[in-house]
Amino acid sequence: MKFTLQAKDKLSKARAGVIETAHGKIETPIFMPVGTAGTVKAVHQHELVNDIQAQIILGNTYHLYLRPGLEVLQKAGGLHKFNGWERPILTDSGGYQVYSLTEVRKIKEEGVTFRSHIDGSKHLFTPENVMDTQRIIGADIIMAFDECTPYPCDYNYAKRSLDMTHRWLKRCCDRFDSTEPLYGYEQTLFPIVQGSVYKDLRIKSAEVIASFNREGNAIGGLSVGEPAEEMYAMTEVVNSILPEDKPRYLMGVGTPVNILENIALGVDMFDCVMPTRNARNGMLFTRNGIINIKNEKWKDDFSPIDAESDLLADRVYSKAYLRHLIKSQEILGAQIASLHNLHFYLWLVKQAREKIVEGSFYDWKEKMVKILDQRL
Ligand code: PRF
Repeated sequence: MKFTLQAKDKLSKARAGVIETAHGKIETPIFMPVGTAGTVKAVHQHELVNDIQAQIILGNTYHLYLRPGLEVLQKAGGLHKFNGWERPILTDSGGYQVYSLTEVRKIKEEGVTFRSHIDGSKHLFTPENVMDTQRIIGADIIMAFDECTPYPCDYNYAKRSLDMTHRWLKRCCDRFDSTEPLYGYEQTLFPIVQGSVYKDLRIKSAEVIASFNREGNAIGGLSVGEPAEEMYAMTEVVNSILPEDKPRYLMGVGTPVNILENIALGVDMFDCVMPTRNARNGMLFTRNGIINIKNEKWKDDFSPIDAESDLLADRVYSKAYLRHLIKSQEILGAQIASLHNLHFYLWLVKQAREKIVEGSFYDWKEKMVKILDQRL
């Protein structure tokens, strides 16, 4: 993997760059649509490629390991071959899903035992077997196995957890560095900064993570319920320590405003289920603010979802029709709304990139954050 910085904003820490992977280039800042089970829910790959120019998608080790399972994935020749996506993929390690999706779990030095949310069967994730699993899935960028602390989290728990996450990172690196990619495409491992909302822990974690000297770094444990100002404060201290010449990935963030504010703090990569999950419930993100399409006021609004959009679906379907589809739980409603929201998120980061390159990012960002949270 190679990262090249192309432009830096003068009034903020925002940057524009390019990541080169074995499956192609990613222009940053970037948003990565979430494809948990090897599919971006309700969106075809030709739509991801042709309609919204998605450059990289995310998959989840936890879900793919449980279903279809490693045997099928290995037989297929990895996730790229299995789902036909030819561009870059990043997989999360399960170091978040085991905490958010499973009820009975035990966290020990060795790893985490948990019960499958699908059939209740018992499993153990360790730093080593999570590396092996991500070799089998074959994503271009794979993530270290970490513990994402909840919010709120008391200081002593956060500190102990952090030390374990750092010991797990050493084990992840040792395993990753002593194994080879299975399908001939180079992979890279990103470590994850933790430390809850404690500045001293975040500083320590960022220093430890930077000392591993990997090709990119991630920030975890944020957007778990803390106020946005606390999230920004943590990103800011962490980014002052993480090396400038490597991509920074803020995991699971966030709203359009969160994304712009964190780009301003020097983050390059984002992922979040929000555009697709909220789409299925009728929440549409637009350049003018947020629409709840289920609202009565759209009942007989036959104007296009967005007449000026370059997305065909935004121009051909009306608000009233999309409202009807979502309210009727029609599959097409989820498809149109998901495509719309992902198109908007990718438009937003592309705009941010252009503004950084042009030198007008800061004023544009200040203007946009005032608009994007408004309810229409
Ligand atoms: N760790 C991992 N994945 C994540 C997170 C984390 O802390 C988050 C936190 N927002 C989202 N996804 N491994």
